[in-house]
Amino acid sequence: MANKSWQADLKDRDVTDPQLYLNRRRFIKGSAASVAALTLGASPTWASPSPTGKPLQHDKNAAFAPDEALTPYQDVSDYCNFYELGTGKGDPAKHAHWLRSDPWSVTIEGEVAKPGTLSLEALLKPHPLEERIYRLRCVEAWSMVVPWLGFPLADLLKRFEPTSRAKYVAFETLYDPTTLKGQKHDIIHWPYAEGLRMDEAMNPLSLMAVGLYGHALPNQNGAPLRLVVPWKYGFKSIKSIVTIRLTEEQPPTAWNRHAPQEYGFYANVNPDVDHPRWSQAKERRIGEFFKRKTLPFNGYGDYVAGLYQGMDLSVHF
Ligand SMILES: Nc1nc2c(c(=O)[nH]1)N[C@H]1C(S)=C(S)[C@@H](COP(=O)(O)O)O[C@H]1N2
Ligand SMILES: [Mo]
Repeated sequence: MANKSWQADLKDRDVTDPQLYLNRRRFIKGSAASVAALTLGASPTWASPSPTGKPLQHDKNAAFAPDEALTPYQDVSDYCNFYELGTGKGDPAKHAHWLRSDPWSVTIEGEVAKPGTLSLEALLKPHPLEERIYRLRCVEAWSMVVPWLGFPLADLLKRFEPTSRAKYVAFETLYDPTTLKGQKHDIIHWPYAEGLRMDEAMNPLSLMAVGLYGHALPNQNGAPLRLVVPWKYGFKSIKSIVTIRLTEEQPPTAWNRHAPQEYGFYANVNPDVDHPRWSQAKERRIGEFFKRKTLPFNGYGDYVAGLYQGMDLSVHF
C-alpha cells in the first residue's frame, strides 16, 4: 500500500512537482487553513515561514557560500522525503511531532579504538558549528540550496580513532515504529541505513548537520543530527542518526537493498547515468519554473572527482 504510493509518486512526478505542490499548500494555508483548523479541531503543524528551532551559534564558512538564491525556509521544511514520517512530500512536516528528537544519543561502534554511546550534547560539544550553503539534489530530480549548520564528519570520526581496518562508515536512523509510524509499513528495510566509503566520509565536504537557516533542524529535516553529502543524491543524506558504525565491508544501504538496479551504493549525482525509469540530465530547483542542467557531482567535482579516479561510474552508480 505504502509501496504503491512511492511508486505512484515517482510515476506522477509531474503531478507532485515541487512548484505545484507548494502552490497547492500555500493555497490551502492561505485560504482554507482556518476552516481546516475549525473542522479538524487541531492546529496545523505545517512548517512556518521562518525557523522555529533553537537559534544556534555559528560562523559562516565563506568557502561554501555560492552566489545562488537560497530555497526559502518554508519550502525546505514543507517539502521533503522522510519515509519514517510518511511517503508524501508534505507528510514529514505534518507528522514532525512523531519524532522525539530530545533527548537523543548516538552510538559510535565497530572499527574504532574508542567506541561509545554519547548524549547529543556530549557528541556536539567539541565541534564549533559553521554555516555552509550546499546544493542538494534528490534522485527524483528536484533540488534546493540550503544554509546548513554543522561540522565536518571527519572531525567527529577522528575523535573515536578509526582502526586501520575501517574502510566504510555505516549510518542508521532511529528505529521506533510505535512513534515513527511510517516504519509500520514495509516500504524499505528499517531502520533506514546509509553508508560512505572511508575516504568519502573523510572528505571535507561531508557534513554532520544539526541546523539550517541559523536554527536547530526541524524534525522533518532530520533532527537532531543528519548527514549532508552534497555531491550525492539526497537519499544518501540520512536523517535522525542514532548509530555510526565503522566497518571493513561495504554496508547495506536502504535504497540499494530495496532496488539495487535503481539505486547504487555510490549514488553520485551523475547526469550521464539515468535512473532506469527517468532521466537524470535535468533538475528543477524548488521555486524555479524552468529546469536546469544537472551537473556531475552536483557541481562539486573539484572537491570529490579525485575520489573516483579509475572507477567506471556507470558501473559503480
Ligand atoms: N531516515 C531517512 N533519511 C532520509 C530519507 C528518509 O526517508 N529517511 N529520505 C532521503 C531523501 S530521498 C532525501 S531527497 C533527503 C531529503 O531531505 P531534506 O529535504 O530534508 O534534505 O533526505 C534523505 N534522508
Ligand atoms: Mo531523495
